[in-house]
Amino acid sequence: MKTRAAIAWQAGQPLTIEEVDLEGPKAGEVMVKLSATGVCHTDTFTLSGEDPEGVFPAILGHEGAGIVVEVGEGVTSVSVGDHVIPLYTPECGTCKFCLSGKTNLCQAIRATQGQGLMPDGTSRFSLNGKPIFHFMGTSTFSEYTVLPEIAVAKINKAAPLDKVCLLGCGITTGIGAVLNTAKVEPGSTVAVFGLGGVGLSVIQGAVLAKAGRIIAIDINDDKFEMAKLLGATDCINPKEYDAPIQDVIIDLTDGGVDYSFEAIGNTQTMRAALECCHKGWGESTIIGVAGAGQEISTRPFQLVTGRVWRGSAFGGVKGRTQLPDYVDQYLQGEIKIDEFVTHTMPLEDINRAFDLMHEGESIRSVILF
Ligand code: NAD
Ligand code: AHE
Ligand code: ZN
Ligand code: ZN
Repeated sequence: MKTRAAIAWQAGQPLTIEEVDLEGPKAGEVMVKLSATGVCHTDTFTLSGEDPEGVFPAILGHEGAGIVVEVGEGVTSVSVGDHVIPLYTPECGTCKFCLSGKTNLCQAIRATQGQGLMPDGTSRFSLNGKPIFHFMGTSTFSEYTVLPEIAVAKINKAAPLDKVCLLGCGITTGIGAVLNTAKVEPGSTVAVFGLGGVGLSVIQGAVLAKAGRIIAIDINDDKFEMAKLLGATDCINPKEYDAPIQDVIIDLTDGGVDYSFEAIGNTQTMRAALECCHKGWGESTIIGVAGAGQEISTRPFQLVTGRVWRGSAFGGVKGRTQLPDYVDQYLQGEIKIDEFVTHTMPLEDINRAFDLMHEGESIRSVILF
């Protein structure tokens, strides 16, 4: 069949909208009609050419929500008509990682997913007979997409798909990093670097964890209003200080924060986030994705003296078992999503969503199909 999709032909070039060919789901796969998709910083990152796994031409997008329209042979866990959120971190339930009880990083299909292919090593998308690569196993910048059954979470049909699509990445990632990865305790002092969709959701997570103080850091003052609305107690723009931002935070907090989160993807702020942690116990979680070849550094003494460096992917959330609860928490008013949707637009305008993110104008643009 044909589907309308935004194609990333090569790094640094705008996407173009094309009618592409889409093969139906093979065994263990499902076809989903997307209702909406968010645009995450990671989509812009991969388009920039900085992602070592970035392959072109590809259909980007990994923050979607839609409805199952066809299932392949042997699919039992979802049916036509089910509402689902595509999962770039799938959950097979049987691999060593899924069974470990220690991680959400299911590896059942990770190798082919990283190559832009379905688990059988081929692509379902093509144009004029030439394959177009999948992205993160989801390719939500397409009206229809095909996914492995283990890469969809079945959710409550009452949930508006044009909002809960943001649980497909940014919002879940921020909240989950606080609750699952760092496990912030009530009364803790928290610092969050970067106030995009992810960092603002770290604030939501910190509020849910009953943190005592939440310090929000960004170089764009326009982000502070929303940060405060969500529960930040202090907002800091590093540009307003001569001293390194870690020293500023240490002074403000009697020796440093209990937990910090980096939601930018900049190795300098990753260092600052670690070094603003309190001696003896402070823990820093890296969420931001840094470009190919970049490395983090700090004095080992920072770790010797008790600070801990961690990382978090998709907030440590196991998508098939835990994401439906996130959707229900949104429906019950416990998780905020609506406030994050600053712009909506049709697929034809998707390049504008990329521009708005680069310009710091949007939190999330949602593409409506
Ligand atoms: P975004 O672009 O919306 O937000 C980034 C924010 O960082 C912006 O507000 C920007 O002003 C701020 N910023 C930039 N440079 C800064 C600096 N030097 N100091 C302080 N603030 C600075 O991005 P997003 O969608 O919120 O994603 C944030 C990061 O998280 C990206 O690197 C993205 O790739 C990554 N990410 C990771 C995961 C994961 O599972 N680990 C999931 C989603 C996104
Ligand atoms: N492909 C890149 C890394 C990209 C990356 O870290 N992706 C995050 C999700 S970002 C969502 O917006 C992730 O989940 N990583 C775990 C994984 O297995 O990819 C690279 O550096 O190669
Ligand atoms: Zn993302
Ligand atoms: Zn698994």
